Formats: sequence, C-alpha cells, structure tokens
Amino acid sequence: MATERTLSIIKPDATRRNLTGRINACFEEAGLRIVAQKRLLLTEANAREFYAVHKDRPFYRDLVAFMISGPVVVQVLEGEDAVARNREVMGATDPRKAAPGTLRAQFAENIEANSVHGSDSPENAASEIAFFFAGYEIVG
Ligand code: IDP
Ligand code: MG
Repeated sequence: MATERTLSIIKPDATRRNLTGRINACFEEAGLRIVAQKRLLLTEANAREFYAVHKDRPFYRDLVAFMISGPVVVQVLEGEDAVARNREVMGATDPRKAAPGTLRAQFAENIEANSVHGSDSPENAASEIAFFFAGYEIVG
C-alpha cells in the first residue's frame, strides 16, 4: 500500500466543544500524520462550492449553514492508505450507525453535526486538498 494524503475537516460542532486536540490524537494514534493544518471560518461561497456534489440533496442548505456556523480546522492527513484509514477512524456518517470507538460514535451530535469530514476517494482527496492548501503549506 502506498503513502497517501487525504483532506480532513474538524467541523464547527467539534471546534465549539474544544475537541480539536482529542480528535487529532485519534488521527495520530491511527498512524495518520497531520502534515498541514489551519483553522478558519468558511464563507458561504466556500461551503457551497466544497459541498457542490450534494447541491440537489434535501440537506444541502442546512449543511452549508452548519459548516459556516463556527470555525473549522482543515487539515491534510498523510499515511498508508490514508483515505480509507481516515474513513475508518471517522465512522459512518450517521453516528447511530458508527462503530464503537470511531470519532463519530464518540463525538458526533447528529447526522449533520457529525464532527469530521474526510475525503471519500484518492481523486477527491487531491481536489479537496487543492481547494484549501497551496503546495508549500503541506510539509510531509
Ligand atoms: P460523509 O461525510 O460521511 O462522506 P456525505 O454523504 O458525503 O457523508 O455527506 C456530507 C455531509 O452532509 C455529512 O458528513 C453530514 O454532515 C451531512 N449529511 C449527510 N447526510 C445527511 C442527512 O441525511 N441529513 C443531514 N445532514 C446530512
Ligand atoms: Mg462525503
């Protein structure tokens, strides 16, 4: 398996509850290295563009409003099979279906305010990383 990079976002429900460090510790314990990280407030335009793939879903407007409701921490995680490994650490979208011990099982408030985002394929990881980071901001 090759070393990969994936985009992670610690969502506003988690930054509000001061969970950034605990979530980052879970990534590091799972063998994922945080090779880029910044805290920012998404603009509405940012959030709409980032989640454009979901623009026809009934939850899109609420999701955009939630993602701009407070600070997020955007980060690049690097490691063996990082995309899939991060999805395992995150758990299922709906915390009621997330395996015990996963981030969403531990921390998510509900299916929308579910604490973390992670890219779902290496192709999407590359475009999501480029959405937030210039090459010089990523230090492996
Ligand atoms: P993922 O984050 O596990 O990849 P996606 O299906 O890509 O899940 O959905 C993106 C985000 O949209 C989710 O993380 C969650 O915040 C929100 N979301 C997904 N499904 C629902 C829903 O049924 N109701 C409300 N929000 C949802
Ligand atoms: Mg997704």
